[in-house]
Amino acid sequence: MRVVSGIQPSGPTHLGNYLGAIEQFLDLQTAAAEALYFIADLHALTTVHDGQRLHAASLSLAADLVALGLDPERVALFRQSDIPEVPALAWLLATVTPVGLLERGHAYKDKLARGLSGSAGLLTYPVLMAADILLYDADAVPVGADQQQHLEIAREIGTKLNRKLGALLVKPPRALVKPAVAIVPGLDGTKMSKSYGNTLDLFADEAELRRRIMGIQTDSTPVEAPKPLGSPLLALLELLSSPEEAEEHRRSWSAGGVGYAAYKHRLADRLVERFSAARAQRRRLSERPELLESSLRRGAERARAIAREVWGRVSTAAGIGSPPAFG
Ligand code: AQP
Repeated sequence: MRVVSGIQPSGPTHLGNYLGAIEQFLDLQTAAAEALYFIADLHALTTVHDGQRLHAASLSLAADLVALGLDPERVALFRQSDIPEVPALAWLLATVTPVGLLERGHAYKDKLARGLSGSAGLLTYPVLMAADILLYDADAVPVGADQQQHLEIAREIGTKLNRKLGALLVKPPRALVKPAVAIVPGLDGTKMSKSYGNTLDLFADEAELRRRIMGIQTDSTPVEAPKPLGSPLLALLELLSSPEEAEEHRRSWSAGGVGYAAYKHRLADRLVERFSAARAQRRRLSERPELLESSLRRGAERARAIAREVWGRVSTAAGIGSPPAFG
């Protein structure tokens, strides 16, 4: 089985990225899948317009992934922008994509509703994503539940291309989503997302993490009373607990007797404990950027070998580029 997925270097790596996507990357690494993971810097261009910052963020995300356990010897870890076939395929896919399909995208509509500027790049994000995943003949794409609709759109675009050109040129892969995780809520209860300012960043300073958790908004329910359901505090605590502990948190939440501050301390402790080894490794890696750069270059070479083959097949069928040599 071949899998492909990406993460945007548009801000610090957060708990939603980890539980929705990265944890699956780590599971698949031990499951003998051939895996390609890219730093989605072309996607990040929809929100970051500062070259130095984006370059540093890409390297920082690579360090985060390796510190969390991704092994660049076993998987191809690379920058999306190192594969020129990606934007080429995206353009071809854009020519078969109805605008209405993109306008129905939840992520696009949510971002407009939150006042983000509606650039053509933001609207056509799923087309670029379709190129990212169709270019490698992948079987599956490990993603968080928030990306399921984009993946359906990508599959639909791939099917349209095959139909237009009359051949099975690209292979629409399926989504791999962890049902138990669903969409990880942010501190305000909406989806945890880099652009919403509601994240728990895995490599943030410990004092800052604790401060953010203590700042989660709660109501005035007294310590001894049952707490109302639907709080991101309980949801986050459950996600970081074993099934038995989660059951106990749910029980005490509904029974009363534990105050919000105690739950907040537990959440902060779980988070710090869970990622303490990765945080130490991350500090070591930040002193060796040249190692990360060379891993990214090697990853790009591996990914590009597949991308060239798929793009060769697709571009020939589309009638663009110099044809393969005669005879
Ligand atoms: N809250 C989440 N719950 C579950 N999975 C999530 N993922 C992201 N947020 C959650 C998964 O992480 C992978 C990489 O996501 P991304 O870099 O595209 O997403 P992001 O960090 O949340 O960024 P946004 O909000 O989508 O975009 P920007 O940067 O514009 O804020 C994906 O597999 C995603 O499902």
